[in-house]
Amino acid sequence: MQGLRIISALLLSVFAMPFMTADPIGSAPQRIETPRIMSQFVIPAPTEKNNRQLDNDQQKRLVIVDSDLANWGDDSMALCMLLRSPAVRVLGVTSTSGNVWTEQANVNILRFLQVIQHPAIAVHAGVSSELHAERLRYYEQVEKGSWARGSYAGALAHPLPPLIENPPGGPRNSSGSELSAVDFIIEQARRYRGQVTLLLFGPATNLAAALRKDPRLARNLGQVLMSGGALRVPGNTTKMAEFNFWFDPESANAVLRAGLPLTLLPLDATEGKSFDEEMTRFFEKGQSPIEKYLNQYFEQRSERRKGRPIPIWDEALAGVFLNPRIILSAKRESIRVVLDHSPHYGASRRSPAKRGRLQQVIYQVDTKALHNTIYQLFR
Ligand SMILES: [Ca+2]
Repeated sequence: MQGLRIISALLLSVFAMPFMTADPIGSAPQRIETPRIMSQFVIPAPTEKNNRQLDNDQQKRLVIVDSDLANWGDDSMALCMLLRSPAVRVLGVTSTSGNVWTEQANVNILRFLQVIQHPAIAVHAGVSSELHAERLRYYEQVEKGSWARGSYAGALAHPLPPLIENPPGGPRNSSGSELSAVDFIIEQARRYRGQVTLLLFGPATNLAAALRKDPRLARNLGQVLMSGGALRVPGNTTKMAEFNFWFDPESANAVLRAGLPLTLLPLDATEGKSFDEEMTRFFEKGQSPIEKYLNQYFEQRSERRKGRPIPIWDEALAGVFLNPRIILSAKRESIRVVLDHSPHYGASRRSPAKRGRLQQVIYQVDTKALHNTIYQLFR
């Protein structure tokens, strides 16, 4: 009885929270390369057909989004862009630990999809936050003490949530399916062999676990687009490491070494990039639930940023997928993540290329073209 009461109280408190908040700080100096228009790129360029309303679902590009969605975070806007595109079918959203613990991210995603009135999108719970227990210990015992005040640690700044095996009110997945994020990714990649794009908006925990479980997954996935790493610019969590890689360095490294058709969008591409004034006011007159959400999104973020520009992160990854023409500079490189327990833990490094382990690394995106891609979606 006592146990049930505790579980009910916990669930109530979780649902009573609108979303957990997070606003990573990125303050590294901007470095700009000479722009070079990409003529060849692994992501298929959109065709005229893609820009029209596609009635036939079979013609749409299939995506799964893996997200650590927090309140008014970049993940939510990036998801809005994908859901708005007539050329894209979102097969499902999977939750992962990062800005918040998976369990919270899952609740946030379900709630967000209700708010923007896309409740039919399947949501699948990611690998339990318990898996990060050792990572959390290292942060608390070693890293935290050496940190500057105000450094952003996302979910690692909070204790692990209590285990809820069978939450009252049924499964946590909106589809009513008990399928975990890992099994969902494996199953969909197998069903639509070579056609599914997985977009990683957070740490790579779920994909790494899925690759361990199904060795054929690397061949079944069409492509993976990943937000993470900092190569020529400093990190945004430690001086060395970018947040998504720092949070789960082992998973990021496993994904980079798996021989996947992978495109990486490191901090280099988004450093110093922000939405302009026109964009922050663009949704003011919007009538649809998604536009109303985005209007509030810019209001909330502007308020929280206290006049500082609103940075672009995961929106750029969604933009790259929707319109690869926004890429100004990219290179094929072999990237690894530092796994030694040192001040460099989670940092990304270029390593000598090995066959089959090269990634497409995006170094610069065209902010104006990204803005235009968004305007087109909501025209
Ligand atoms: Ca994210």
